[in-house]
Amino acid sequence: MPGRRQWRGGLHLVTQVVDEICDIFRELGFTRVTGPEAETERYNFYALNFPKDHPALDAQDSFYLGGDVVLRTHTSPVQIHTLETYPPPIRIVVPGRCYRRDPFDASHSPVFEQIEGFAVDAGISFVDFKATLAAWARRFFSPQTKVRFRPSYFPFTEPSAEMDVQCQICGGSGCAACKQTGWMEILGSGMVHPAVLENCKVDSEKYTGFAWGMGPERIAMLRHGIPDIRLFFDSDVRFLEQFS
Ligand code: 2NL
Repeated sequence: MPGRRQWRGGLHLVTQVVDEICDIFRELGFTRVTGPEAETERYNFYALNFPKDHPALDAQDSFYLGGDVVLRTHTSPVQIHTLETYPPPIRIVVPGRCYRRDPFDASHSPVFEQIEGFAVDAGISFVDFKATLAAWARRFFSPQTKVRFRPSYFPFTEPSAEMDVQCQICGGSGCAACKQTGWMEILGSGMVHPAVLENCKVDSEKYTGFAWGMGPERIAMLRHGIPDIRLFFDSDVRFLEQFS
């Protein structure tokens, strides 16, 4: 039933949010998949159409374990493994831990959770993309929640878009939480770049798809008005107990 939340007590708030997001996508036909946290540059960057000189490859931005092995900076490598292993139709959601060399501050953590999702089949259009993500948002937030898409850029999608939802704190009238815009940015997304499909030997003339990435910590913070991401990692039971 939309708006009715299952009891998920006893788990860390971020785990509860990850499970809730994946459960909604399961109803929409997506299978939950996981994969390794250490990947080669090919799976983390090159298959995803990052240029060889992209700054994200720099040791300043990523954790290298030696040679071309890197702690994944997003869960996209799992989609690449899936594309190489299974023929379309593919519909998956991929939660998991990711690592970036960001300073630990109120809105960044070098260790964070991501959920990416991805659908590839013959005949998938921009309408499927917008309708799927809008249906998820109405299910996760509320049936009346409005969404909007703004143009953006990612190397692995074309065209690319950010999806905003109406501010969950003020309902859209404008407040400090949404910086008076009435909207909150929830995820980045787009149509899968044909080069990504070709890199996995999938015929980009026959198949199309859409993909997105979201940050469960950020979504939990927006929903509960939590001001600092570091609270999730402090293990202070006075904080954690409020959500169990
Ligand atoms: C963001 C943006 C995104 C994807 C992730 C993706 C993966 C494959 C192919 C194409 Cl294998 N796209 N993932 C696409 C668009 C955005 O994440 O802001 N994440 C927090």
